[in-house]
Amino acid sequence: MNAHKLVQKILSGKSTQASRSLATCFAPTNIALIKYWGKRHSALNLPMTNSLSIALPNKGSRSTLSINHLGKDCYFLNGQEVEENTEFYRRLHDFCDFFRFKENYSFTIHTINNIPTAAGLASSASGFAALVLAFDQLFDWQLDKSNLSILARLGSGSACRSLWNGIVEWEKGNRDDGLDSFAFPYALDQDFLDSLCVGLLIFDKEKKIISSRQAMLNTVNTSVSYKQWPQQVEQDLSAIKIALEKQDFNTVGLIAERNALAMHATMADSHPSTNYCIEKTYAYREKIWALRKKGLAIYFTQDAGPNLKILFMRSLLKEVQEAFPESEIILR
Ligand code: 2P0
Repeated sequence: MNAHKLVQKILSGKSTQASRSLATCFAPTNIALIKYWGKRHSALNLPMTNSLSIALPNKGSRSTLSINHLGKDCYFLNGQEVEENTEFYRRLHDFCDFFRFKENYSFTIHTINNIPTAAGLASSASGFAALVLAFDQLFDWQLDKSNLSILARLGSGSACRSLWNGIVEWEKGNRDDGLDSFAFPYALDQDFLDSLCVGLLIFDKEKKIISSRQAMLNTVNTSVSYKQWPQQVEQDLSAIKIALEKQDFNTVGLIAERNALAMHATMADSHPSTNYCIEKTYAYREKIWALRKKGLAIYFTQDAGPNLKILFMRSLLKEVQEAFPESEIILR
């Protein structure tokens, strides 16, 4: 099945007329504790493995969507118009094509991100999730969250996890049509969830050296160590779930850190080799390890970029603030 047919199936019987002139929705960004790295189907963004993330509740994207009468789509990111001949414009345009029920439908989208765009902080995840919510509101489909998650996945895989405010699991699914590949919230003791903190260490706000989409494709096609990745994820996922159940933060942190490093190892031996780290990435990894050796229970995770996210419990807030005054700490 192709992506257009999948969308038609999800929207069958739903309205193709806008029910209001404007829809505005917010979606949080998410940080994967167990990473999504590699697809079994590119056009449908079907992943090789499950993944597990934590939302950053007040960091994300707010998208405002309307139908315009200009004959062409207009997209604005943080107030700036996205130029038509860019990859980003094409990606958004392809996504909007799913919902262009009438030839004269063209869309205006204003997205405001309160996270650095394209700096490995999953702005595409919150962006596509917010946009799907806005389409749902504009056309008054009232889709359930599983279907919204599938639609968001078509924009960007990790977007399917950006519809909830806590820990979220993306079930990879097995079907060829992708109808069983969507995310759902992972139930967790609320006090424990509220005590989980993320500290953003942003070293580089520039666009990444290679898109995660391209890097994961290279990895799947050429990396020798990637052959172990699905098994690694399976082990890490079951171990982290047990640790979350037990509220054993040290094990949660350790598994998340190890999983991120394993993901980066699969890129290192891909061809061409990808290294998202810069000097500061290595230096701060060392700093986190040194502080941990001294007894501070802090861990990190790293996505497709040089920046690190420190993982720690709220009880260590003061110590983390003192050790990393430059970090932006996200509290629940
Ligand atoms: C994740 N990343 O689980 C992993 C870890 C990056 C590293 O999901 O091609 O932008 O749009 O499906 O979702 C980034 O990948 O890729 C990502 P596409 P996406 O958060």
